[in-house]
Amino acid sequence: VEASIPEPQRDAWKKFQAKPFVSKDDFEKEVVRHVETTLARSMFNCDETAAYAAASLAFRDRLITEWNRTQQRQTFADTKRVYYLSLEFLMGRALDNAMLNVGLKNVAKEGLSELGFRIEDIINQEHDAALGNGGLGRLAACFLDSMASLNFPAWGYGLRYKYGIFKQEIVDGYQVEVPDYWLDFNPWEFPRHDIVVDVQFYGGVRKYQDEVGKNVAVWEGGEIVKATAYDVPIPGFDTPTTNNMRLWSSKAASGEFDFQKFNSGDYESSVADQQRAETISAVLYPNDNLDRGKELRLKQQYFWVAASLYDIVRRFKKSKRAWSEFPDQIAIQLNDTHPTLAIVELQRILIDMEGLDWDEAWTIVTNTFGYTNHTVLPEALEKWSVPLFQNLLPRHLQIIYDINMFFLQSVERKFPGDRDMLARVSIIEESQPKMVRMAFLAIVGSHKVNGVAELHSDLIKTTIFKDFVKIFGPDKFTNVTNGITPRRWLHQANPRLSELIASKTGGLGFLKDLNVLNELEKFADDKAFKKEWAEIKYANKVRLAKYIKSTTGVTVNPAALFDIQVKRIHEYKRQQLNIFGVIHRYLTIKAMTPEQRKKLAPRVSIFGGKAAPGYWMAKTIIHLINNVGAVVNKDPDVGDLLKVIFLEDYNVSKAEIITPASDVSEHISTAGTEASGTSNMKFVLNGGLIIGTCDGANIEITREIGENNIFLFGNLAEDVEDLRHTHNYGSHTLDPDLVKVFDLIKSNAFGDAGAFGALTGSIEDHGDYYLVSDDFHSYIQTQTLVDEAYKNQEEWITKTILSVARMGFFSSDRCINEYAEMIWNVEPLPVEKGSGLGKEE
Ligand code: GL2
Repeated sequence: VEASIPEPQRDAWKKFQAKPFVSKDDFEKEVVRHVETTLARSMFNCDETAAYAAASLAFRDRLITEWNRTQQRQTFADTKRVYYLSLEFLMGRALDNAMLNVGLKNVAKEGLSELGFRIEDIINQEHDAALGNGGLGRLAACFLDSMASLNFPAWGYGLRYKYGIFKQEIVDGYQVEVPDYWLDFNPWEFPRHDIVVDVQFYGGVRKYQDEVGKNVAVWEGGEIVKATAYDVPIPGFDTPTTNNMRLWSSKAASGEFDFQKFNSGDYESSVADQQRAETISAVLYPNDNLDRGKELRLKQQYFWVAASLYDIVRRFKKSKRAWSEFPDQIAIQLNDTHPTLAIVELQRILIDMEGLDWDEAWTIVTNTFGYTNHTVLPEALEKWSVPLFQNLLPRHLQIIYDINMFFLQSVERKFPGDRDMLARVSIIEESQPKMVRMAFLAIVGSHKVNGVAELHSDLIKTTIFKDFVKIFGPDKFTNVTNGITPRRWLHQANPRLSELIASKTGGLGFLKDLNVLNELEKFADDKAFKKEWAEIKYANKVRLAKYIKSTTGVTVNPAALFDIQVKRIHEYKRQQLNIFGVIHRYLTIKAMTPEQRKKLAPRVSIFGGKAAPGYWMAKTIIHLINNVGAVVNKDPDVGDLLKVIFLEDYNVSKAEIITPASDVSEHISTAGTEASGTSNMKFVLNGGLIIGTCDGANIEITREIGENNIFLFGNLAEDVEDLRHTHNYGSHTLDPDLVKVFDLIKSNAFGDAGAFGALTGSIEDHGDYYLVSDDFHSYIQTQTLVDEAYKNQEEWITKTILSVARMGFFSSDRCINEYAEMIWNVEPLPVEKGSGLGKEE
């Protein structure tokens, strides 16, 4: 439908176009207007929740104005766009970020203060948008920030889960999950009730030859679910560019409910249909690095992919270009294998709906997609059972079989007679039942495959995807080391540090080119600078200590060494190594004379992170940490020398308080298991040091900041396999210090030892797959080095300054530029500052 306003009337539109506020007075006017009209309240009835709502709506209005202009500009320019498909976007809070990115936080602060509110209290009203599990989802959020800040025409596509990652409560030392219903009031989304896509499931395929003898496949029957678009504006930093994140929400096709069933008296089942459709986008699967193969998850994936591709193809068709130009106009990045069905769906659209032949379509498809792998853990690699696929997506399964047939034929031509190779690389695993290997499908259907840190990208080429390197050649595989946005993770989380850096480097330019941080090297020995630097760290620790007091009741000394491990709880991330180390420290303190105790640096061991609800071992680790804390924290022999804290419900907004407060953070995964890690980058950028293994991005962090500025320990990735082999087939004697730790646990010192039997048993009796015992000695020794190093504060501070100065590489802006150049082949669309603010284009 033609919906644009005719030429003669456009002047009136232009005259009355919305003008985003820039002054304090205009901001206040907007807040008051929203309180009094949108919220129907008044100055006699305006609490912090209402003030938050009104301030957010004022900023939302502003963002959507820029959003509209950005979309127009990008449409007119008609250049290539990026679509980032991710099942997870772990955005955290939006208000603070929006205020900082548009450069109006001070305006808002003063405005709110004049209206009777403290900006911090208002910011704290916001519920995190927690549509992700951990690093993978947060990476997608950092990428959106960078793509907008660098002016790339780019959209994110995801699902609008009604429930994000669960809220974690700790009850009697155990994790309890509480649903995260976050949509009660969400001012940051725009429902697009006019953008609705029908998505088909189930049914069957009818094949026939048409008049000219062409094979035709028709997917018919089954059921239809409606996808409604919800748009979330993504403001770039210091640029008018405001990109879009489009999230899909599911609804039954029959509207409210099925009236026929209703009228025939079957009210309950008509509502049930509605409910079933809504279930698709109801809840985020809470597993990190684990695939469980549930049908509803496959439904989520297809629902999201089908709606997104329909939208992308519709937009392309408006341009009236030839199909062959599709990859010149569109790059689609697959964030892990979750959206791999997009490859099949685009092939289906092109051959079944648009009538292209297979080869022509397949060339378009493979030139369009790029695939990012985020893990080598076997339990995380997605596989779908063929019978399940057959039932839910019969036409897609046929296309997958055809993709596989053509692929295997090409392999056969290249490696004649190598049947083992064919079996190894087949997209269909010949198991019982047969399984579709999604990573293989993603590789075959993309033109580039990347890992997320150098070690990881090497590992995928030499292990899980080795055969594909032989088949496609090494150039198809590349590395883009992860990064983080310095806007949220420095400027927003650590405003004082950001301000200090700005004062020494000539303003906020470092937030756009993080390599500017290099200029800090010259202050590494500057007395006055170091003093300020240390004061900021101390203030951030005081802030965290207050938070710890208010949430756990435990008093911690901000002068103690803060040792932090916050991330999803997982055996491969080895929180168990950390807590066993804490118990070892406890034993050591207990055995010390008062004189010896005086020489020890006091330490606060801080843990945080969620366990997947079905991951028993991870929950056991949480239980142990809490029980150790309960004993240690009240032991008078120990006092301030050791405190053990478990912070409940770790999430993005809490990370913003926790990250700036570390002296040391722990990134201690078994070598070769953590693809990259990104919180390691955040901690160093905030002036903390790392104790870590030679894994993921730790290795590149070491290369950048220098090995004197990081505490590395443990076995190397190349030795892990041999060690596991010896555990299982050779002799496996545990580290003697670890045995003492286990003995203490077994003496019921931390409650009934039976509760921890599986955890100690996995190491003693079941092969110690994650090498806890092998790395224990090295870990303890390195922690002692940390103690020693911390005593020399002058040197310590210098190390942290040099580290920050050398972190420029880890900006997500650098990553996005690498993706743009190596994978997407897209250019930014530059925009003059201020050009979007009510001026003509
Ligand atoms: C992860 C990796 O485990 C993590 O090391 C990496 O930093 C992120 C982002 O690339 O991806 N892979 C994965 O499945 N999850 C991750 O966090 N959930």
